[in-house]
Amino acid sequence: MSEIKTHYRNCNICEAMCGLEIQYQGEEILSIKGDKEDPFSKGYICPKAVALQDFYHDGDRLRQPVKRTISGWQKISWEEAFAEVAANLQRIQQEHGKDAVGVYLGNPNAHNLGNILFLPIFYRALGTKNRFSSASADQLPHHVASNYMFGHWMLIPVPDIDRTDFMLIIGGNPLVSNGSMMTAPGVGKRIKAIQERGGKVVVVDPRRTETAAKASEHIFIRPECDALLLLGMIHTLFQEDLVKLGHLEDVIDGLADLKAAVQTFAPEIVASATGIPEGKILSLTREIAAASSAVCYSRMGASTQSFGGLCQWLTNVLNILTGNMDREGGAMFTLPAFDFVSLRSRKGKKTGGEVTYSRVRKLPCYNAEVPVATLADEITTEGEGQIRGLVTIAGNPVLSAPNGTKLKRAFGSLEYMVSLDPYINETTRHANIILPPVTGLQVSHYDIFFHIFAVRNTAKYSSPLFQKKRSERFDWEILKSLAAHLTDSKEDNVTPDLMLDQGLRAGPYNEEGMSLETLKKYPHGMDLGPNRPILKERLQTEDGRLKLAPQVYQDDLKRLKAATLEQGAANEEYPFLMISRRLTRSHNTWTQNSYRLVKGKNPCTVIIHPDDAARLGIADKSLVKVRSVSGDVDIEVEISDEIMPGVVSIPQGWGHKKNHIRLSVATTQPGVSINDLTDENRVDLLTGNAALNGIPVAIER
Ligand SMILES: Nc1nc2c(c(=O)[nH]1)N[C@H]1C(S)=C(S)[C@@H](COP(=O)(O)OP(=O)(O)OC[C@H]3O[C@@H](n4cnc5c(=O)[nH]c(N)nc54)[C@H](O)[C@@H]3O)O[C@H]1N2
Ligand SMILES: Nc1nc2c(c(=O)[nH]1)N[C@H]1C(S)=C(S)[C@@H](COP(=O)(O)OP(=O)(O)OC[C@H]3O[C@@H](n4cnc5c(=O)[nH]c(N)nc54)[C@H](O)[C@@H]3O)O[C@H]1N2
Ligand code: SF4
Ligand SMILES: [Mo]
Repeated sequence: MSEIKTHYRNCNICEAMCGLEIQYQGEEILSIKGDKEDPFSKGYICPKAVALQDFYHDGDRLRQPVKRTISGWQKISWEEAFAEVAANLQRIQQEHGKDAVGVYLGNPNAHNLGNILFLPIFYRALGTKNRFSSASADQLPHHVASNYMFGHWMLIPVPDIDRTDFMLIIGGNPLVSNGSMMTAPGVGKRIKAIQERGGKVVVVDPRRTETAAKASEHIFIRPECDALLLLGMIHTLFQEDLVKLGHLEDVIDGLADLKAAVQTFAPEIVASATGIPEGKILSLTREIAAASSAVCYSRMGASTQSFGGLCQWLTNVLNILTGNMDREGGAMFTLPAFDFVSLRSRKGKKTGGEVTYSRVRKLPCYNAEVPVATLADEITTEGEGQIRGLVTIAGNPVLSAPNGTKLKRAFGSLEYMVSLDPYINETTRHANIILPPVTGLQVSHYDIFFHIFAVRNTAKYSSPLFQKKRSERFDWEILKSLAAHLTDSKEDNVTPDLMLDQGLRAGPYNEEGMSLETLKKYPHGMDLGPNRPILKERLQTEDGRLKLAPQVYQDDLKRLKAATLEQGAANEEYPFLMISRRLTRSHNTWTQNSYRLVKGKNPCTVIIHPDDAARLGIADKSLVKVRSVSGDVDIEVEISDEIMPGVVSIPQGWGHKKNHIRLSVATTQPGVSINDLTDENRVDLLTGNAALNGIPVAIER
């Protein structure tokens, strides 16, 4: 019998970076608990962390490449798989050009050290401009705002939740999501602490969420009207002479342009569209302006909507005009040990970069990526640059991207497809070959991205808990082998740990001796202190100034006005507006194969307001059909006044139907896919981000 040991590492499922204390014996996990000595998470974990062992032991998880044949999936060797994949991708690129092979990156890439560091090598080998990712169904508007205002897509302002006296949360539900673009493990306690020190937390959301229920105040807002609310507030700041720029005053450009741009959005004008009374908009603004410190934090609900670009710009503007940007208790910038911003410096380059437009729908492409909302079009529309071969890496767009049904058909029409993924699911089932990596407990880990979004500067390295077998591959090894096969070159000996070490040594804590070796001495993580005001040093705009009112945003106000203030008759065919929600015990589409997470009653329900249910004659727990322009689903009803009348809410990430997939636990609790209802034609035209919220739907008994 081997001895009982303890291993410390970070959970890499979501953005919270919780420290884990894992007791194990041989290959058996005895317990997974929160690491109380982790200086950042202090023992907090959510129920998903315990499921890490389920993914490790999961019998459905692939351990070896598989090839789709007429008689089913066949195991093949790594060498055969690499050779065959490379030959097919090369053939397509030789016949139809480099862009004929597309790539889709899913969310777990951002939680994977090896992928973050080795994807650029793979991309160089492939040389395609057809790059897609889940970012354009998520946080893209944050990056675009940072691009235009601060000069770098990764200079992301993070709410200083631990020191603020007033937090306004728009379209985020951190009590369930555990925070996003705001890494704050144990966020519930941090929110409670604001109230305990006499501060206030206000949530603006069409649903009285788990976070709203714990907040000081909840304000219902009609979906997709947040930009109007923010404009009304900014208008009030000017009108009542409440603007104070503080220490950033001498670097800010565009104040007069901004003032002129918001002129037509007085609270009395925007109130009825938002569903928030004029008086409430005025008092909320006055409260924020008067607070000793305050921060506005807008997330998913304010990003994945038709005006996500405007929302994230205006959120920054509100924080700047109230003197709360780059200030304690406001929105702050990290100084991460692996400093992505300096390593990918944009100093001296054109602010905002060069925007290109997609081939078929002419959607804007930021950060060298094409919006995922047009992935199906790029596959099915003939012509030069059409995608004929596809590589998906850690993503399941058939369930996660808008109009998954259309995407499923498009994938079925591809000449060749390969997926880097441990599972056969709705997306990877279309692949000719699946290359499965080891993941979770078997990888070394450092959160390059989430340390950037953290509410405090910390650094933590996790070594692998279980060694991988010789027959297994890391994601980065697969990427490297593919790159070598595609370019007929030899593989080097570079590893993620080596690159991490170089990055740490080149970073801002270099003089204090920061390196991988140093981090290894701190298995619970290193505390590097609270965020400090550093924006002036960090600005990466061409002229080193902060751009308050970039022209693209001013121009987009016309579209907002036309859609929200001058809109025509109500939509009679699809009278309800659908929004998404997240569940505590699932993460996007991929954690539902853990029995401990999905057992119990069906969580995939449509929430309807009691008045709407009564009008339609719908009973609680009955089955209804929800229909949109994209399709329909049959789903169980949950009647509750936590939702606004006229709005309905369905969880995202569900819909694991039995056909052709290998997720034996997930299929016992399938639910429906909300993205069979979302519409790929609804995008934020400014950023190209998918508008997953505010989808017009009909409800039928
Ligand atoms: N309607 C609606 N749609 C949404 C959302 C919404 O709120 N509403 N949310 C959006 C958001 S925020 C996001 S981020 C996207 C997510 O969209 P995706 O990223 O497309 O979906 P995931 O479920 O995260 O897909 C994860 C895939 O990666 C695999 N995987 C897990 N770990 C690893 C690993 O370490 N390596 C590899 N190679 N594969 C791995 C899993 O098996 C799974 O196939 O969905 C978006 N879609
Ligand atoms: N348990 C769990 N945690 C997760 C995930 C998960 O799937 N499960 N996914 C992770 C990922 S990939 C991400 S990106 C983050 C996202 O983290 P959050 O941004 O906190 O995302 P959600 O919980 O989806 O919260 C979005 C909120 O926006 C509201 N909303 C919808 N439309 C509108 C609107 O038009 N206006 C306003 N004001 N609100 C609106 C919804 O009701 C919902 O409460 O969560 C991460 N954490
Ligand atoms: S909150 Fe996120 S990081 Fe923390 S334990 Fe849960 S899934 Fe893991
Ligand atoms: Mo996300």
